[in-house]
Amino acid sequence: MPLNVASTPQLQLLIFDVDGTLADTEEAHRLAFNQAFAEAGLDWHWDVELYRELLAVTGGKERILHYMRQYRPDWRPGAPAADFAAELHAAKTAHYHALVERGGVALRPGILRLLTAARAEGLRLAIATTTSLSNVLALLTTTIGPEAPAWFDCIAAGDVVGAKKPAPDIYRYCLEQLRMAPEQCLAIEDSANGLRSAMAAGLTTLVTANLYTRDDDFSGAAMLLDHLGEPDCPCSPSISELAGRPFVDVEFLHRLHGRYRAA
Ligand code: XBP
Ligand code: MG
Repeated sequence: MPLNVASTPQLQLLIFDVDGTLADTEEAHRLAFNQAFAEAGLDWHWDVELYRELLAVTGGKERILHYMRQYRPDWRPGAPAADFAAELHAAKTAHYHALVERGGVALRPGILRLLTAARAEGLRLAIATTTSLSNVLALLTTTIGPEAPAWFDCIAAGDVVGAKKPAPDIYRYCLEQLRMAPEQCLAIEDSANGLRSAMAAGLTTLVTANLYTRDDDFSGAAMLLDHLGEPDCPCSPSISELAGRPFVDVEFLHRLHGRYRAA
C-alpha cells in the first residue's frame, strides 16, 4: 500500500485508554459493582448482558445513576441520588482494588511489549481514561510493577474533567497538559464511546475491540483489530501486509499514523 507521510507531523505520543484496552477490566468492574450492591443490602445484580447495555454510560457513578433512573424508577434511596451513588461507588472501588491486587486482571496481548518498545524507541506515553486515578495505579502496579506509572507523562483520569467519554474533554485535557497537538498523537481505544471521544479531540485512533465492545460502531477508526498481537499470538484481521509482522509494533504505528493523517 503506498504511503504518503512526507507532510505528516511525526508521531510523538501514544495515548492509551485503560478499561478494555490495557486490560479486560470490565468483568472485575462488574463483579465489584455487584459486591457493593450486595454489601449495601440491595437486590441489584448486573449480569453480563445487562452490563453490556449499561456500558453505554461511561463512568461508574454515572452508570449507577442511570441504572437507578432507567431500571429502578420506583426505588428511592435514603439520601440524595448523587450522594447515594457516590457512596456506593466508593465501596465498588474498594472491591475493584481488592480484585486487581489479587491478580484478577491481566494486561491484554501486546500491551507490555508495545509499552516497552515505545519507551525504548522514544515515543512518549499517556493515559486518557474514564476510571479513577487510583484504579489506574492499582492496575499498572499490579500487572507491571511500581515503576510503571512513571512511564506515562500524563495520566488523565476520571473526574478531572466534567464530561466523560464520548466527550473529547479527557483527551483534550491530556493534550493540554503535555502541550501536544492532536496531529502528533495516536490513541488506542476499545469502545465506540472511547473512539468518539478520541476522534472528537482530533486523534488518529487504533481500536482493539473486546468481548464487551466487538459489536460497537467503530466508523472512523484508523484500524480495527481484536488486540495488538504477539509474535506467537497474531492479531486479527492480519496486518502483515502493512506491518510485515503479525502484531502491532512502533513501526506499524508510525505507518498507520502517517497513512491516516495523509488521507
Ligand atoms: C470505562 C468505563 C469505566 C469503568 C468503571 O470507559 O466506563 O467507567 O467501567 O470505572 P473507558 P469507574 O474505557 O472508555 O474510559 O467505576 O471507576 O468509573
Ligand atoms: Mg475503554
